Amino acid sequence: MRLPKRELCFWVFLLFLVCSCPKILAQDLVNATIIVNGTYTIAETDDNFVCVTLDWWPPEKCNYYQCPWGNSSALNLDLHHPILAKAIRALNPLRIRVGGSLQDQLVYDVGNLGFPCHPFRKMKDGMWKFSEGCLGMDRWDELNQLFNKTGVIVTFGLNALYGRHKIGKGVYGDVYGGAWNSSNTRSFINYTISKGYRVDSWELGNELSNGFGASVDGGAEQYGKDLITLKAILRDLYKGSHQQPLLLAPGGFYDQKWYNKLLQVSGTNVADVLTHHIYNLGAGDDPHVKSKILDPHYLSQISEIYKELQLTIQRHGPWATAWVGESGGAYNSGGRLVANHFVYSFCTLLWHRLMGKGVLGTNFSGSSYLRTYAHCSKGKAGVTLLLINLSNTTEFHVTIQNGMNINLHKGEANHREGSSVDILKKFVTWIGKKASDGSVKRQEYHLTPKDGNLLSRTMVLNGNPLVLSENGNIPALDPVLVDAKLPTSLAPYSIAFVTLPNFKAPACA
Ligand SMILES: *[C@@H]1O[C@H](CO)[C@@H](O)[C@H](O)[C@H]1NC(C)=O
Ligand SMILES: *[C@@H]1O[C@H](CO)[C@@H](O)[C@H](O)[C@H]1NC(C)=O
Ligand SMILES: *[C@@H]1O[C@H](CO)[C@@H](O)[C@H](O)[C@H]1NC(C)=O
Ligand SMILES: *[C@@H]1O[C@H](CO)[C@@H](O)[C@H](O)[C@H]1NC(C)=O
Ligand SMILES: *[C@@H]1O[C@H](CO)[C@@H](O)[C@H](O)[C@H]1NC(C)=O
Ligand SMILES: *[C@@H]1O[C@H](CO)[C@@H](O)[C@H](O)[C@H]1NC(C)=O
Ligand SMILES: *[C@@H]1O[C@H](CO)[C@@H](O)[C@H](O)[C@H]1NC(C)=O
Ligand SMILES: *[C@@H]1O[C@H](CO)[C@@H](O)[C@H](O)[C@H]1NC(C)=O
Ligand SMILES: CC(=O)N[C@H]1CO[C@H](CO)[C@@H](O)[C@@H]1O
Repeated sequence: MRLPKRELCFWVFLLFLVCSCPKILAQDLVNATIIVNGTYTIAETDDNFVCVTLDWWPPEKCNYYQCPWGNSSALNLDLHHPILAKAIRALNPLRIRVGGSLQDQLVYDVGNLGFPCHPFRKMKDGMWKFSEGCLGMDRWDELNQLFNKTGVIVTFGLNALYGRHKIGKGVYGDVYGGAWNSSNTRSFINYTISKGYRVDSWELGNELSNGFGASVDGGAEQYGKDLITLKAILRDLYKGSHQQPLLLAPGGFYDQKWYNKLLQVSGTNVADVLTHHIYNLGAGDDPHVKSKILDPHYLSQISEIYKELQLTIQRHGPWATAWVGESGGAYNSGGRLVANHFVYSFCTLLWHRLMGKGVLGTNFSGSSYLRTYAHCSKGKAGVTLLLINLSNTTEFHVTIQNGMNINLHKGEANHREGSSVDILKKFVTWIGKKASDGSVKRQEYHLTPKDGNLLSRTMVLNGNPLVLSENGNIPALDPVLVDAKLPTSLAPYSIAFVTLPNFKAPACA
């Protein structure tokens, strides 16, 4: 966008004003000590924690007078676009979940479908304002060629409304009654197996637990029975195969009663994974989306859901694991003015490269505006921290301490000498001290928005704007090396990954 000359002069003038009054820019400087506990992992993420949903929305899908989807759906995406394969490979192994709101209106053109295969059309009284759509097996073949070529781990969301019919209205959407007809799903999975396509996991239905688009008459009870049916189909069709797919359910918003019931009804070892969706920023047209992202108290609220889901699994389905099956920040096609901008991001690619599976506890109570996450480093020794500074005024000087070393000094007097734990602790502390004698460097990746504008669409890494090359290649993501004795300087409104190769964490060994 070109600015008219007069406006440009205005900006130059403003800039001059700001520069001549340095006090306006003065920042607070706060020393912060973060303690990382490397004794035990407090959680473990999946190998392929970063994942992507490939949705079914046609270009005609609009929200708030905008139609942002274009040709990005599983039915119309340009599968030969060179940037697509490069992006998928950069995140290898990338899990792609093929699914979304329209999956419960999608039929598969295989077996005895009995009617022609048509794409989704706009339809006033259709669910989500669209008609039923259809996936041709030629398109499914093409998708699988891409998945196979790029090493994608595939999760597929199945139509859980097939064979049911509208019987009334719920609070938000239509209620569907009758039994699930699994015949189309069965034919589709059978086709998939016969072609040798590897699907890692099958999921039944999308957001039926809350009924935003639709719900099933009989609720969790009926859904739990359908899940048993699907499990039996999978066991039958994959009989003798060395690759047993996982069964995911219910891919909705967490509701304690509904999720508990689903596990009770479906029973042991039916649902392998309990999936739930997160849109904690609210509606995409909310003018406060940006300020919600910058408000640590608002952001932390979502942790309550994780705690409750964990309890549900402990009490009713200890065989299952928890996944976030879909999340997009703000619902209805994203935050209109903030999605795709710096403020909405944290650099998934660096996360993928640096953060390992083991999650470590961190302890920092200085300011809620400094958010800290520690993981075992990926594929190498030591730990990596993700630090997010949500403050617009404070620069943090961060010192990272090994909790084990502190424990030793405090606990030495009360511990029985000679226990194997004590010996281990002393040994490890000794290495830790040696490692911080000054010769050691730490790797830091500082991310800021271009020109300091949180709504910039260009991310800057250690001062260099990150842009694709002419051929669509991803630029190098190089760290700066910093003397391990010095604290990490974290600028206001910035994000940093900090890799400490010599941090001794037994939990990561
Ligand atoms: C922060 O730490 C440095 C070095 O340890 C010290 O010189 C400085 O006074 C501290 N600043 C504040 C505000 O505590
Ligand atoms: C989507 O693809 C179709 C068919 O290739 C093309 O006609 C249309 O212009 C594309 N739409 C967008 C928004 O790119
Ligand atoms: C791709 O297909 C080939 C041949 O069927 C198979 O051997 C290979 O394991 C597949 N790769 C992936 C990532 O699915
Ligand atoms: C289920 O759907 C198939 C078509 O996919 C149809 O042939 C069959 O009759 C249906 N079964 C029932 C019980 O309605
Ligand atoms: C499953 O696929 C095989 C071909 O591999 C076909 O012969 C069979 O009829 C299919 N069964 C069903 C139930 O679709
Ligand atoms: C964090 O530090 C506080 C205060 O020092 C302490 O009470 C708490 O137990 C620590 N938590 C962890 C997880 O280390
Ligand atoms: C920092 O943020 C606060 C709260 O959002 C705002 O009131 C203040 O004006 C901002 N200060 C600067 C220097 O941007
Ligand atoms: C580290 O975590 C373990 C297990 O949660 C705990 O027993 C220990 O006290 C923690 N150490 C510190 C220094 O917080
Ligand atoms: C302690 C601290 O840094 N406080 C500031 C954090 O950032 C918010 C908003 O950017 C300010 O309002 C606080 O003063």
